[in-house]
Order: sequence, then C-alpha cells, then structure tokens
Amino acid sequence: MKKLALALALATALLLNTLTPANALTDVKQYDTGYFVPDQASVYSYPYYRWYGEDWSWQHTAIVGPFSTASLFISAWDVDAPYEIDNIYAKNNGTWTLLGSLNGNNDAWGYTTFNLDSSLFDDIANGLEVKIQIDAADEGWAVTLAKSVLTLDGGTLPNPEPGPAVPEPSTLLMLGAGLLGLGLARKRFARVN
Ligand SMILES: [Ca+2]
Ligand SMILES: [Ca+2]
Ligand SMILES: [Ca+2]
Ligand SMILES: [Ca+2]
Repeated sequence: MKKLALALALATALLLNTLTPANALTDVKQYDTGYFVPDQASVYSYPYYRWYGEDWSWQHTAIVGPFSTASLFISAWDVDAPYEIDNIYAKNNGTWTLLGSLNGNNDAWGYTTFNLDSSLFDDIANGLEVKIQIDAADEGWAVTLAKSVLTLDGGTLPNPEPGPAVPEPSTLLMLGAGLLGLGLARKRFARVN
C-alpha cells in the first residue's frame, strides 16, 4: 500500500509539474498590438516593414512575481546582419537602456534572445516597455517584427513566425511522460486491489 501511495504521489507530481510549471510565465506581444505583422504575406507591407525613421515601442503586460529569471525574445524578419543594426532597448525606471542588437538573416525569421538582469524585475512587474531603434546607423535598412516574448523562469517560447502559437515538441513530450506516469500508477493500483 505504501508503494501505491508513492507511485500515485509521483504520478501526480509529474502531471502537476507538466500542467503548471512553477512560476513559468510567458507574455507574448504580437498582431494586433503595435506594428507586429499579422501574416507572412504582409512582411514587406506598410506599416509593418519599417525603416530607420519609423522606430516604435510597445509595453508588455504587468507580471507580478515572484520569479528569478527573465528573458526577452524578439522575432524579426529580414535583419540583414551584420550590416543592418537594429537596437533593442528596455525602460529601466524611466530610462531607456540598450539591451543589444537584433541578429538574423536576409529574408528569414529569427529570434534574438536578451537575458534581463534583476534591475528590470520591478519594471516587468509594472509592464516592461520595449523599443526598437531601427537602422541605428541610418544606412537604408528596414525590418519587420512578428513577436516580442517575455518569459519568466523558463516560460514556453512560441514559434517566431506570425500567427498563433504552436506548442513546442518538448511540451508535448512532457505531457506524454506525465500521462504515462499516471497510467503506470493506475495499473499498480489495479494489481494491488
Ligand atoms: Ca532609427
Ligand atoms: Ca534584406
Ligand atoms: Ca528597474
Ligand atoms: Ca532588412
């Protein structure tokens, strides 16, 4: 009976861990907020494909902690790196602070990851403000964004393309493992009884 209780507890823990990872939060900004592009067909269309004089900003939803790690992922189309320089800033207590530049390729989608240090945690709790300085060197480049994803403590990252998020294979695998654990526990229960 002890073994049964242990198996049930283990299965429950597995399942709970799968369904509600502790504090793992994700906030996605995409169409129809700001200039995030709605679909692939519009990547070179106004007002989504934006030039050096068309810098813009957006704000993430306020997330009340606790959390211990935070990352920002920006999905961009047609970053002609290393020639094109698109800088990403976050507002830290009222002051725009440079996080870094987008990386990517001509005619392709790609995420750039920015790890956010703890000085930005209070700003995240108030709704993190982010801005893009397009073509910082004013050399005639343009870029389209699809998503700005704020993840806390390892929240799920959607695919970088425009459109609705698709669950990652790893999430499905974890769910499968959780269900398998529950199935095994049931089997054991049936045998003992
Ligand atoms: Ca600019
Ligand atoms: Ca290009
Ligand atoms: Ca701060
Ligand atoms: Ca470009």
